[in-house]
Amino acid sequence: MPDIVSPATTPAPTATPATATAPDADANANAAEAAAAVSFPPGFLWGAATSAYQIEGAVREGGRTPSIWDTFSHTPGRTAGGDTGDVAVDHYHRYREDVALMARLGVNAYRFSVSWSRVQPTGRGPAVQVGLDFYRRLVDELLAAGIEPAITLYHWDLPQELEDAGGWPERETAYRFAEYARLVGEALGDRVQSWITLNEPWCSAFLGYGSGVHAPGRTDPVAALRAAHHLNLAHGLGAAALRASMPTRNRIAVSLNSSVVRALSPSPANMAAARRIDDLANGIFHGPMLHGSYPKTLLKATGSLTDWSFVRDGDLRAARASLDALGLNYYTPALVSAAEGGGRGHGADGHGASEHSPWPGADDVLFHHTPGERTEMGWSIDPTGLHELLMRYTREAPGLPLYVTENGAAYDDRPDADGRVHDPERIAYLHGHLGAVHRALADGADVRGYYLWSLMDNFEWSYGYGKRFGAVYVDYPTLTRTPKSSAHWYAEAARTHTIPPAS
Ligand code: IFM
Repeated sequence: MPDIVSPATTPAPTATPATATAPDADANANAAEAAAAVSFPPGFLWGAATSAYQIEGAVREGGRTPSIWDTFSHTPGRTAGGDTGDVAVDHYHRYREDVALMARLGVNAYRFSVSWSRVQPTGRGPAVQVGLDFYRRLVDELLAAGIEPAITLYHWDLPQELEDAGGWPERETAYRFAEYARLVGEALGDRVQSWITLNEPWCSAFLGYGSGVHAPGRTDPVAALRAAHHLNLAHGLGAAALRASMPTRNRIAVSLNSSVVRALSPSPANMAAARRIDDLANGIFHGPMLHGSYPKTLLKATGSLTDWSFVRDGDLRAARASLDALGLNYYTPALVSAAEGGGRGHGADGHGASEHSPWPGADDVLFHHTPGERTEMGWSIDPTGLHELLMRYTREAPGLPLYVTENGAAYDDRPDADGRVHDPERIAYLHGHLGAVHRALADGADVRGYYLWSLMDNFEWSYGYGKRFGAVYVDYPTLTRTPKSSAHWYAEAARTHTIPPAS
């Protein structure tokens, strides 16, 4: 075995025992109220986030070739209503309007992703300048509007040619990613200071190759574990390639959808179930990226599936690239228990239905909804989880600035008779979660910014256009953009550096 067997340096299970009661609504309200009384620090970023396939459209322009999401969404039965990103919200042609909208809303940071197959259509070889030019124009527009760009290099849209060659379960894909990172770094490193290698590698690995509800739709638990490792390697090699191609002042981060995993009760069986999910959700990425090792408990729990011999000497050293910041995406906590009698578990994971588990080696773990309100995705609303997450990484990655690189909620928004879109539920969600961020700041977390997911309604992956996460409403037939009341509320937060009242 190579250096994979170095003892895990991640702390003991973070699963919180016994939280089967609804999050304390009063505590959340009080925390948010207290937070409102105190300003966010100067320089705090009030951002919004999107990703390429979810908004750009123009999938056949400028030499772009299909990504795995083009193939997947065009495969019957894969997305709700057969929706695709072919047009999405046509941001490729409307980016000037979208930047102007952000400027009007007082958003001072924008996180977007680059479409790999737009800038390097086959996933190999030289960059296509037409593809890079789109992002150059977008960045110039943002900078002219005083909005700080943050680039995500990979938000799930692998060039199809690389999937045809084996995709993330193959080591070669990590080398391809490093080359792509260099190309984008060389092209945009002079004007973009904030860089994110991967978005939510858990989804790429476990929804893409485990449960198959995301592209490329494979359902092989070992492929999912291999993919996770190669994403770790890609992160490390990509970060090194960026460093070598850009000015040293630039910041490199990764965006993880680190889960807050809680056990239904403190029984040993439930705590062990929580430990296993914590390893598969968190340790599998932050182990290598922050500590240079996989948790021993993860290797043990997946030992009947694989001996992890795809990990080579030096991989974990490479994966532990020096990070300048850590991005955390948070929506909802996970509440788990062991299935009685070791029977088949999972469910309530909010990631779409599949008969295949996205949790290799944890088929006997049951997922539960936290009691209380839920968003249109069916995800429990619990801002205490965001506070918990920020404090966990304050302890685990001391000294590393934190950014909330995604947070938000889907609701069934509709315009009223006057064409206005009122979304008080989203305002309440943001109010609670910004309160949690503020509480974490007060407790010593070095949180530098918050990116609302999402700037505007868009293609929500296998849910198609049926789930609206935007602060800006998009009328899909006309593609007209209308800021919802939450966008105006968020603008007020950004303007005053406080948390305005929710109503
Ligand atoms: O829309 C997604 C985004 O692409 C990644 N994070 C979660 C969001 C909501 O599901």
